[in-house]
Amino acid sequence: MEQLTKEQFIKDFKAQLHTDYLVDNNEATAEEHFRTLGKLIKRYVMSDWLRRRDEIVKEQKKTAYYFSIEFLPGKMLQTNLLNLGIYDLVTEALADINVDLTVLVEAERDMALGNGGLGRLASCFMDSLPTIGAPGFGNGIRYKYGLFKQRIVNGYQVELPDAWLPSEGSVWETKKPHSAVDVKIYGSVYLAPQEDGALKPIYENVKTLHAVPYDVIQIGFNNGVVNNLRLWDVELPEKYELDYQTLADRRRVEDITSFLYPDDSSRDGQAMRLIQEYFMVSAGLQTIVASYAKMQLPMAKIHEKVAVHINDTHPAMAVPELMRILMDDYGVKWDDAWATTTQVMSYTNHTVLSEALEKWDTGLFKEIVPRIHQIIGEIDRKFVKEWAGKVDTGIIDRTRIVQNNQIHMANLAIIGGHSVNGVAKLHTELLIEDVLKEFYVLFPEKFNNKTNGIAQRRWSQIANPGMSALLDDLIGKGWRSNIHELSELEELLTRSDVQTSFYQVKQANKQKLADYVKKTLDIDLPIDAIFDVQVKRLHAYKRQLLNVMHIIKLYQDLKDDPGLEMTPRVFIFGAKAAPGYHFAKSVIKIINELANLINYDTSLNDKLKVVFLENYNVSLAELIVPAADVSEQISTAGKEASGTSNMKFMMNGALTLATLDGANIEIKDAVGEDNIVIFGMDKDAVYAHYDKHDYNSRAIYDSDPTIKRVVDAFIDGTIPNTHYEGHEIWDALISYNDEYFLLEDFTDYAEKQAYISELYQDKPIWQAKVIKNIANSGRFSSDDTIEGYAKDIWGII
Ligand code: CR1
Repeated sequence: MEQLTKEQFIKDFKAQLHTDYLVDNNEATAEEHFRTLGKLIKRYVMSDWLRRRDEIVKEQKKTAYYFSIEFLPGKMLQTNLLNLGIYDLVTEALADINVDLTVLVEAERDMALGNGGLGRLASCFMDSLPTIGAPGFGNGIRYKYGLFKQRIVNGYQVELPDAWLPSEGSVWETKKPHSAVDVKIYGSVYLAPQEDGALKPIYENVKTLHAVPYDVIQIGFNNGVVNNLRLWDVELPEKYELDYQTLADRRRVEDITSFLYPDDSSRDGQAMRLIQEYFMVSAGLQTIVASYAKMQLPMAKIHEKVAVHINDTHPAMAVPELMRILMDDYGVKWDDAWATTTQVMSYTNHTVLSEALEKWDTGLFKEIVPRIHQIIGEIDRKFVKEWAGKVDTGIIDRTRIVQNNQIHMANLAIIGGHSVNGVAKLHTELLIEDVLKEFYVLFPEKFNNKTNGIAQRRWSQIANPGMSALLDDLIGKGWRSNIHELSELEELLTRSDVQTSFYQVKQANKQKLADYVKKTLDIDLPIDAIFDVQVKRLHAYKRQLLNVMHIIKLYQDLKDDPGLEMTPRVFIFGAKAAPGYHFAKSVIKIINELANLINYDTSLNDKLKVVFLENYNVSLAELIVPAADVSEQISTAGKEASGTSNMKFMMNGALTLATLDGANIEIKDAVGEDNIVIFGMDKDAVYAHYDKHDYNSRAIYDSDPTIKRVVDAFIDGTIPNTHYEGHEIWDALISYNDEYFLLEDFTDYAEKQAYISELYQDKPIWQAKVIKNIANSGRFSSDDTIEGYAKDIWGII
């Protein structure tokens, strides 16, 4: 953008307010101020945005498209101001006219088009791609309702729709009706032989959806690059309106882009999800191929200009859909189409949990996407033929796409692409050795690792201005554009004035969080206590319950001996449970009731507090992460693919209490064993139990009185109002043999927690470790991660 002055900005701001709302600055609401500023930002970047679009076509730049069913950007105002380089100027200019930027920040709604780590990673990548100057665009769905809004009522999670999208649309998007495309679903298709011997698909009784793109600006950091996140919305095509005569028909179409992950327990719900996936994939690919066609290069070489990334399995239909477009719309022959498709496509796996490896009933495919069903059948047939006789038939049976009338989406993504990556070293190893080992036999060259990263600007400069200012003082401002300069802190670890400054920043951040807790929950948090935080989706493998068991132990210890010397602790949780996930919801109830029990027990003398913050989302994370002293990363080893909050906490000076899982291992390698607290079984120990079937939680329970007492607290009335949930949990731990090995890891966990309490008392040692963590956090920048993708996988830089 052009050089901006304060005066010019104020003039623009006032004029925009007049144009859009017919109000003067002093009359406008926070919402109007926010939207006005958003519009101005968009106006300021418009020339960069257009230039980007044009140069890609003119210079025929190879471009990557990141297909993802989830994007979780949170709020964009501060990021956009920061990346544009006008954060300070705008803050001051607004202050001059009595407008407080923080109030505008509050007025923006979180854009929560995702569940958790996977969607947030996609958004960190959207920030990093323009920042490293790479032509990489997002492709997803413009849901009207994002992830549900969580309220806690009587300790239970209640899910409310999150209508994040204002009726005027998001201020960051631009609707582009002229780029709309039609997507066909349902009906039937047969192949009619043509004179030249080719087969032409003839469709009958199809339903046509009108896909309209909304382009959301993605601004690079201080470099004039603006990329695009394209979100698709559905509209009823006027031309085909006779297909949708009743209101119910119309609603059903509108629903396609209404919700993120519609409930798929019914066949109808499954159909809706499948349509969503196809809708986004088809609309995205049709436009991508059309813009490639404008370059007038051979269709069979599209991989030289286009890379498509399949983020988790949801967009895996990109493989057959690109085949369809190339063959049916552009007349490319199968072999050529296949050769180029496999070079266009690449896939990231985000979890070893088998429930997340999507499988679809072939009947549903046949009904909803009949042509795709045909093409998948053919890909599968050719795959089997190609490998027959070369490898064991068992391997073919287990790696083929269609098995027992089910379509295996991960298999489709792996077979149909040239790259498969995991998201942390251990995770990639597990894919190779275990989860996808038979694919590794077939395609060893496809496998690679790309450890996750975070958009450090949001998680330091925006979320933690106090720490950022301190860093500026200590090592200069260079770290703001080159995060690796944080390593200069290594020289300062033991300087007591530096330690004190970091401590003061942390205490101020803790106070800010404490104020929020006071306001929302009316609980007083002592900020001299250790703030011990576990925020992430609620899942059995993430073991929030292990954390709960430890809190119960501390509670019991304090009840036994109220005079017990103990470093005060505040345990903070934030977690949403999937609406249908019963066990996870029971854990939420337990945490809330335990919190009630503890927080109002005056005999504990404020040594223990427990807080469950409702509706954990990106914005709340920005408040919580900078206030943490301890970061809980305690999943069963081998289960957490990477984790990314672990990186955010580390960057903000929390010490990690962790199992050797996911990226925790790489954090340990970065800071050294002395600067992280590791406990519990490693992946080999976990796998040894799987192999030998020798885990016996009841034996541990019977032989360890401390554990027995903690576990019994779930059913002996210790925690009020949890009769039902307590029994469910007790059963999971004892009757069902504790699937995630909480009991085996408990003792070590509790010991390491006690060690942390002791350590915290020694401020110089604690602070040195804190600074060591910040100093080494630069390697977890998503700028570096995305550079790996851009170079090794997509070949776009
Ligand atoms: C993993 O559980 C990882 C993110 C991003 C999640 C988490 O460990 O950090 O992906 N996986 O890679 C997921 O959401 C559906 O799978």
